[in-house]
Amino acid sequence: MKKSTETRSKILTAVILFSIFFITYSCKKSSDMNPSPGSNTPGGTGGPGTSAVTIQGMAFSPATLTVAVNTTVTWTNKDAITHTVTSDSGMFDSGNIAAGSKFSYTFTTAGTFSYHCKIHPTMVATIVVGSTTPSNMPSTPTSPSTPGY
Ligand SMILES: [Cu+2]
Repeated sequence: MKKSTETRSKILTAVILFSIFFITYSCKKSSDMNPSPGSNTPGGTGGPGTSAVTIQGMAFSPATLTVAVNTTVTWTNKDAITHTVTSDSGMFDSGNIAAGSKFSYTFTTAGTFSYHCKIHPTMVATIVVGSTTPSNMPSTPTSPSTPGY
């Protein structure tokens, strides 16, 4: 008697497993047919108006970064220890950036801005912010990118 019960439950399990597999497979198939909205994810690196500094090995990299005015610079702490991004002139101060965390600051004025890490005074670097409009820009200041231009 015990054996037949076992066989029945085995068959039942097999049927359930097959149903789950079939449902999962058909769901997958139908979702594949839909145009996936996530396929156009922007790369995120080197976009206009943004720039990145990596904090790694107790140093800022690059040590000197040149950007245009209104560029947002993002520092990423890839070290296993806390660092800070602190302007020598007090213009900006990240506070503690924990390991793996980020800090962003937008430079709205041209100039040369030295900064350091409060915790490790040997860590120093510079952001050079250029003039607002590059010389090769057309005279129209704000032209939205026209499709097919
Ligand atoms: Cu540091």
